[in-house]
Amino acid sequence: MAFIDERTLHLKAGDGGGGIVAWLHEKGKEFGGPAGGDGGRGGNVYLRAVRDINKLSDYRQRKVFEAKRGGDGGGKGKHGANGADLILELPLGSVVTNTQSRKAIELLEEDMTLVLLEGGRGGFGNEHFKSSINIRPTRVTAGKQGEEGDFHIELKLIADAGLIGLPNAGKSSLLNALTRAHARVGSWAFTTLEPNLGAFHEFILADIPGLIEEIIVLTKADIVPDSRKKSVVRAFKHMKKRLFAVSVNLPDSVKEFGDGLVKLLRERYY
Ligand SMILES: Nc1nc2c(ncn2[C@@H]2O[C@H](COP(=O)(O)OP(=O)(O)OP(=O)(O)O)[C@@H](O)[C@H]2O)c(=O)[nH]1
Ligand SMILES: [Mg+2]
Repeated sequence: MAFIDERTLHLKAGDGGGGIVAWLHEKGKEFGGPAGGDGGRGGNVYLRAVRDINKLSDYRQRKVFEAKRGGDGGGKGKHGANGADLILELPLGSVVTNTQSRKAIELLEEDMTLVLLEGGRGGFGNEHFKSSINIRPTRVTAGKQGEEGDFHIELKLIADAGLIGLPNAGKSSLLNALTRAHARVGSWAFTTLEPNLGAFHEFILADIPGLIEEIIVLTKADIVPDSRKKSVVRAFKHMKKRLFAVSVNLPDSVKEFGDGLVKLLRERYY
């Protein structure tokens, strides 16, 4: 399954429930007073950071996620139930940007939970409007709408260290050996076409295609049309450390080759 490191979702908090018109029905009393309860609050949308780099793939099939609407008020002044909150779990390191306001939130700490969108307040039932001059009010209000918006989610801090190097250097083999990843290994160049990730104890390691030159050029360029290249560049950019994988089978002196690679990267990238 392809690794997913960005997603755009439409998120909506729950609308408030409506207030209702109801009257007290008491034995022996012909006209009971107003007793329509208020609506419940709509559910909020929360974001929570979890240590699961594959979490965005949970949101692959759907684009719209909503918290629940608050319940309508009931008779006898009963308050409607509050709508259930929606807790959207996202990988640690996600940056969530409101596509309209461009306001961005970074999820940098594990288990960090914050309110993204607030549910609407419930409406008032007719009981709310009773007063000495209006003892039989029929007025109610509808619940307020929950907040909503489109959010672009991008996974930034994807790797504590990343393996980079020429094609066929053995990067994917090393990742598989160090972690429980099942990256594809092949005796030909460009076996890996998309970033692979694995956890080595508490460190997240990344393995990317052997495309050093291209990655450097693309990283410098602002416009990267191909989404696959984009995710490789992103993975490359957000590695906290870069580990150069060099095949010892190379005819050249390994040291010379490694030094050349570092020099090239320094010149081009830093
Ligand atoms: N002899 C030997 N071969 C290895 C070693 N590690 C990997 N290989 C072989 O080298 C080839 C390339 O391995 P990969 O892990 O796919 O290399 P890669 O750097 O991920 O390659 P790309 O994804 O194409 O960039 C495969 O045929 C592996 O079986 C090693 O330590 N010793
Ligand atoms: Mg590979």
